[in-house]
Formats: sequence, C-alpha cells, structure tokens
Amino acid sequence: MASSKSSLTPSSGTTGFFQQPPKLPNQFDEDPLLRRILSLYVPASSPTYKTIQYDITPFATQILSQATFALVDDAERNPPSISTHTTFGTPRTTLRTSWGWKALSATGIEAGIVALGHEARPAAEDSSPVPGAARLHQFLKYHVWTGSCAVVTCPSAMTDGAAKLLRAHAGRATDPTLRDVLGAAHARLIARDAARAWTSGQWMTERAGGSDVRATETAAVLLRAGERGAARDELGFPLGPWRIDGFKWFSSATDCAMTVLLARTARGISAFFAPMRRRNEATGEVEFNGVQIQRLKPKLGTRAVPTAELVLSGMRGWLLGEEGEGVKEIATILNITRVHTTISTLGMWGRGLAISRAYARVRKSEGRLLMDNEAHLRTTTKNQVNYAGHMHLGFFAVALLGISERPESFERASAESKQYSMVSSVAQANSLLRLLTPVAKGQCSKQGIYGLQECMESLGGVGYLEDEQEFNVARLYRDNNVNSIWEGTTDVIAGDVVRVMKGKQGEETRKHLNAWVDSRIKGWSKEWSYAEELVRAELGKLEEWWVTKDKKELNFLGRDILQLLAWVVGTVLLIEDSTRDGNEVIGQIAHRWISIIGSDARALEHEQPSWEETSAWNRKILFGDAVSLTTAKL
Ligand code: MFK
Repeated sequence: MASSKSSLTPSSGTTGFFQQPPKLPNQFDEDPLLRRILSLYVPASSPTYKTIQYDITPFATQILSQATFALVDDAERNPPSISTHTTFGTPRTTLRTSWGWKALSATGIEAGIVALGHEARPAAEDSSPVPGAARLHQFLKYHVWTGSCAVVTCPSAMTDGAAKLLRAHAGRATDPTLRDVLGAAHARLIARDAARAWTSGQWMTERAGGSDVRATETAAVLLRAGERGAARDELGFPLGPWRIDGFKWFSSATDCAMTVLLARTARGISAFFAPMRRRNEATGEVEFNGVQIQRLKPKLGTRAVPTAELVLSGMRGWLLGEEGEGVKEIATILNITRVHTTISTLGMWGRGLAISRAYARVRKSEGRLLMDNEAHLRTTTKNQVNYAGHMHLGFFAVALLGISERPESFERASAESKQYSMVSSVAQANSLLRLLTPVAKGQCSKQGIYGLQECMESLGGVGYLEDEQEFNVARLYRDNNVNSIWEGTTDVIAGDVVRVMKGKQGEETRKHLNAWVDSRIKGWSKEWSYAEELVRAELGKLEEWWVTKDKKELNFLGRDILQLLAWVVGTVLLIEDSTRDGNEVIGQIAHRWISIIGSDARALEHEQPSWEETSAWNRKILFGDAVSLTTAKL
C-alpha cells in the first residue's frame, strides 16, 4: 500500500491535540484555598503574611519550570541502586541515587522545607507575633512543593522530626560530649546550605514488629569503657557508647547522614541517635557505621526514595532519654512526620486538581469544553469540596503545631489582644493538636487517594499515562498511596485517636474539643443553624462513645471516629472561613461539605436548588468566573 501522509499522523502539527495546550498556573496564586487558609490565621495586612507570600509565590513558579520537571523525570527514571561488594569481592555497600534526586533534595533544603519550621523569625515579625506562623509558612510551601519533588519530602519529614527531638535532648543532656554531638547534628538538620545539611532516617519497622514496635528484635548493649575504641564519626565526634545489632525491615532515606532508631535494651524499647558513617580506625576511610544494605524495596510508588532492608552489625549510637522510653521518644518524630504526611497528601491532591482544571479548560468532548460539562463539573466539585474540608483540617493541625511550639508568641499576642485567634489557650491548642494530628493524617491520606484517583480519571486515558512529569497525575496517585500506610496505617492511626480518648489526658481533651466547637459556633449566623444541629448531634454521639465505651470497642469503631472528627472540624472551619468575610463560594463549599461528604446520616441536603443552579455553582467553585476557551480544537 502506498504510504500517504494523513493529517492524523502523530507528526502532524506542532501543538498535538490542542491549539492551546493545558498549562499549570502558579498554585499559590491559582488555588484560592491556600491564601484563604493563610489569612485565616495570619492577618493579610501583617508583615508576616507578606513575608510568606513573597517567599512562596516565586518558589511556586520555580517548581513548575521544565528544569524542575526534568529533575523529577531523572529521579523517576533512575531509581536508586546498590552494590554490595567491590570488584574483588570484598563486602562494601554502596548506595547510588540519581542526579535528579540529589538536585531535588538540595532544592528542598535550600528552600527551607525543613528549616522554615525551626528558624527564628525575622525581627519585623517578632514585633508583631503571629502564633503558629513559622509552621504555616513551612507547610504552605511544602504543599506546593510535593507535586514536583519526587518525594524528597519523605526524608524531609523524618529530618524535621529528628531536629525537634535532637534539639530537646541537646538542651537537656548532662554529658557535654552528647550535648555537642546532638547540637552539631541538629544544626545540620535545619541548615539551608545543601553541601552542609543532613537528612535523617527514622528506623522502627522490623519483620516481627511491623506497626507493633514492642516486638522489636534489634538489640543494643552498653559497651564498657575499654570496649569502645577510639573510632569517631564523620564529623570527628566520638562514637556513642551503645552497640546496636539487628535488622530493620523498612527504612527509607537510606542516603541519610544520621538516624533515630529503636532497639531493645535491658529495660525495654529505647531510642538511639546514630550517625550513618564513621571513620575506620585502621584505614582512616569513611565507611557505614555498622550498616549494610541488604536490598532496596521494590515499591508501587515513591520509586526515587531509597527504601531498604538494613542489617545492623556493630552500629554505634547514643541513647536518647531514658532506657525503656523509646516509644515516647520516637513519638516526637512520629507526630511531626504525621503532619508532613497530611500536607504531602493535600499537596499532591491539590496538584491533581490543578492538572484536572487545566485539562478541563482545553479539552473538548461532544462539542463542549469539559469545564462546561455538567457531569464532569459535578464529579470534580465533589472532589474539590472534599479537598477543601480536608485542607482546613490539615492546616488547622499545622497552626496548632506552630502554637504549641511557640507558646510565648501566642501568650504575647493574646496579651496584646490584637490577634484574631482560632484557639483560646495554649493548653487548648496542645490538646487539639494531640487529638487531631492522627485524625488529619488518617483522613487526609485516605481521602487524598480517592481524590487523586478521580483527578486521574478526569483526564480519561491521558490521566493514566506517565509521559512528561508536569501532567503525570498517575505518578501522584501512585506516590500518594504510601501516605495511608507509612507512619501508621489508617487503623493504627485510628487506634492512636482512641489512645488519646482513653489516655491520661482523655477527659481534658474532650472538654477542650467541646469548648473549641462551642466557641466557634457562637459566631455563626442563622444560615448555619442546621449545621449547628448536625455538629451537635455528631459531637453528642462521639461524647457518648467516649464516655461509655471501652478501648476495645472504640478501636472497633476507629474509622468512624476518624471520619466523624474530620467532618466536625472541617465543618467548623469552612463555616468560619466563609462567615468571616461573607465569601459565597466558600459558603457553597461549606454547605456541600456538610450535606454531601460523610456518612448517610449526614446526607441531609440543606437546600434542593434546581440541578441547573447547582451546576452553575459547581462551575463557579471550580473555575470562578472564567469564560470558556472556545478556541480548543477537540
Ligand atoms: C514516603 C516514602 C515511604 C516509603 C515506603 C515506606 C512504607 C512503609 C514503611 C513503614 O513501615 S512506616 C512505619 C510504620 N509504623 C508506624 O508508623 C508505627 C505504628 N505504630 C504506632 O504508631 C504505635 O501506636 C506506637 C508504636 C507509636 C505506639 O505503640 P505502643 O507500643 O502500643 O504504645 P503505648 O504503650 O500505647 O504507648 C507508650 C507511650 O507512648 C504512652 O505514654 P505513657 O506511657 O505516658 O502513657 C503513649 O501515650 C505514648 N505515645 C504513643 N503514641 C504517641 C504517644 N505520645 C505522643 N504521641 C503519640 N503519637
């Protein structure tokens, strides 16, 4: 058959299917939720707000550049690898990560993705303290970063948690060497100079243990003075006096410079700090600190992250805190990584929605753009509403974290009574933080998976492709699946909420939760009286469970408790956000969150407008007042 060039050949034209290809706008500008959430906690007129805005806006543009996506592509196409022996058969573990992974890691470090949560605020802000601002700044930036970073945020999360833990211990260590060791490590964990900065691992999971770290088999023994030798770590500090041997089954960030790990000692499970490398006493060469990588894990997603099985043999480390108190020590890290997981999932979900919106603006189907297709609008609005409620939940946890870490700034702001505040006291913030960190982690991660699946589907077959990284919503979906698993599966996380409910602070937490909801409801107008009724009914149900049921039964009900709390907090915050300036779109989102998201018991439609009216609102929620781009060819 003679070959003829058809106008449908792949090489025809220069723009592919669209006259105007989809384009991802700067997410900090395009996603109004980000700036609205910021202004809920940080007054838009304050210097702090401007500092945050001026820092995030250019970053949000930078990370949508083709240069950044080329790094993501390199990291995805060149997953980590190890070699276990030298050419001549001598055992020597070498871990190789891609150029893209290293460059993205450096980008995050230089942008302060960890450091922002720990740095002292500039003087201009200190004169006008905004409680919680440091963490809000950090996590808003983190949110836009997650879709462009090949999950370098996994080590960032553990690094952030380790920095918090090490700072506390460096401050109270009585041994001056330990103080110096931890102080030096802490400075590197929060550094912005990528050449100097460290990342940290956090090693808990073992074959026998899984989520149950009480089954830890790795053992640590305190060496006698004569057994410790003169070996030093990479920075020249003496190695810790504990020798650690065992096996870690699921350790991410194997390219880290240090780790915090759990090991069994005579008094129970204890936490240790260990540098990843040491100087060989005989040869002077830098080598792993008693760590051998057995194999890298083959994973559904997060493929650029070097997650490994590690054999520990003669690893040397320092005890953190008291022997036998390891779970409580590592909980400091867990509570930080769980906030990271929450915002990581929300960031990917937000990016998925941005990709979906960009596509709907140019994709024509049955003669109309997708952005004018009522069925498409209905599905995507439901997704957007679910995202909005969970965004409020996640960033409330972030704000609470910020307040709990800078109580003096909260007290100062309250004393000057010039700050609008979402909580009444630091004690209330601490209680709500402990309760809502696992709620946000569990619910956002799970809902983000469903949400990203819808984003992927909204692009049809294109959504299932893994071509260039800019529109690779399939990668986001794959990667996001880890968030409901790592740092505690959803059932384990629900169990943590039950631990709080039935723990020593359970009663106080219940009172703080009720007082917080009451304080917010006070400001609601008549429009929201139906919502008040529903919120009070849900809280009443929770209260009855809280008081009358034992831990076992509450664990059985765990996921219902997660869902209930997420819905209550999302409802309160969406109504707060809409009523403070009468924003109609947020009001619509709030009504829909209340009536659509959640269990059948709540599926009580507030109003029943015509489907055409509902659809017009759907379009406004998703696209504002944008007009159709009718120039699209298909
Ligand atoms: C991103 C790329 C990732 C790549 C792939 C990775 C794939 C996934 C790999 C993984 O395996 S990730 C790790 C998964 N494992 C976990 O996340 C651990 C899950 N387990 C838990 O979360 C348990 O709840 C926990 C180990 C934290 C505690 O279990 P226990 O031993 O039953 O604790 P227990 O006895 O209830 O509590 C001991 C103390 O710690 C108590 O204090 P008191 O003695 O004063 O009462 C608790 O209150 C306290 N505690 C526990 N959790 C806490 C906490 N305190 C503060 N915050 C918490 N979250």
